[in-house]
Amino acid sequence: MNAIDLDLVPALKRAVEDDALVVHYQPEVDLASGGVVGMEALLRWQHPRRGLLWPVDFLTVAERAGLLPSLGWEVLRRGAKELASWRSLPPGGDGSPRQLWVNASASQLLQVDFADRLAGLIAEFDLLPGTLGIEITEETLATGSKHAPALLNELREAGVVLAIDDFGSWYSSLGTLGDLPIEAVKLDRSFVRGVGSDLDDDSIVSSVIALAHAHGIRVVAEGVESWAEGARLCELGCDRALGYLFSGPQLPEHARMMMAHGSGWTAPEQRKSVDGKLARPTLDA
Ligand code: G
Ligand code: MN
Repeated sequence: MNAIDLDLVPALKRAVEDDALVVHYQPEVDLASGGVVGMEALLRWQHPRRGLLWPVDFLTVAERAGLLPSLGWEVLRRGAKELASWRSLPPGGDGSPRQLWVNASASQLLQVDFADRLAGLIAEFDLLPGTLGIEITEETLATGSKHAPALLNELREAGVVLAIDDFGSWYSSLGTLGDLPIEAVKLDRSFVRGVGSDLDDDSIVSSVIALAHAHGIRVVAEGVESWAEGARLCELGCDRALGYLFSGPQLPEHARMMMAHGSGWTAPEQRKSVDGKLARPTLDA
């Protein structure tokens, strides 16, 4: 650990106690309707001197100091409370209740009472079934023990829905997709960058979508930044997406506003102009 890292450990411990950790919410957009169907919860740390820090700035330190489970728990508790408040919003997107997706680290998954605590949260905040989602990276799943499928089943039984995060960034076999009790895969943004321009990326995304759909699994694209990427993903049948094209992570009150008003996205097939050419969109969000 270098000097800065050591300096961060006590500060991080204090931050957990002093409410200096903040959760931002990034909209997940239904590509067919443009509705905001959910959010991904993302942790930030308001450091007294260094400003707003992103997980990449402090997660390694948190992990070494054994703080990851308590940080993860903070995000879950705050997120669950926020999710409960969304019930009063008008329905949007595809009409299903809004979901909140929270990233879980390997160390959290290893906690023996993780599933019980999730069930406790769902009961405490009276969360609607299927609305609290847990994202587990493909790497965590692939490098985890052979007990991973059993663990996923335990989490499902606790009442949460599951997604594989950063899908395609690791080397797990596509063939195992149908064996996992998951609701969605989140396509790694490295593939999203190549849709419509890189033949390999385009084919990979298209195959993942076909395979996922064959198993009733939804496909969510991460890190969509350009209209061309969004349009191509729509063409390929991708269900949902997140990214700066729609919105970066937002403060809770802004996130609620976006859920009420939609993302401003319109699917390309609804944009055909009179002469049959695609009209370039304006995002009005
Ligand atoms: O892998 P995961 O989905 O947990 O990553 C989320 C991270 O990606 C967040 O820190 C978020 O701020 C960042 N992010 C969100 N949208 C975009 C995007 O469109 N482009 C890039 N490069 N990063 C994004
Ligand atoms: Mn994620």
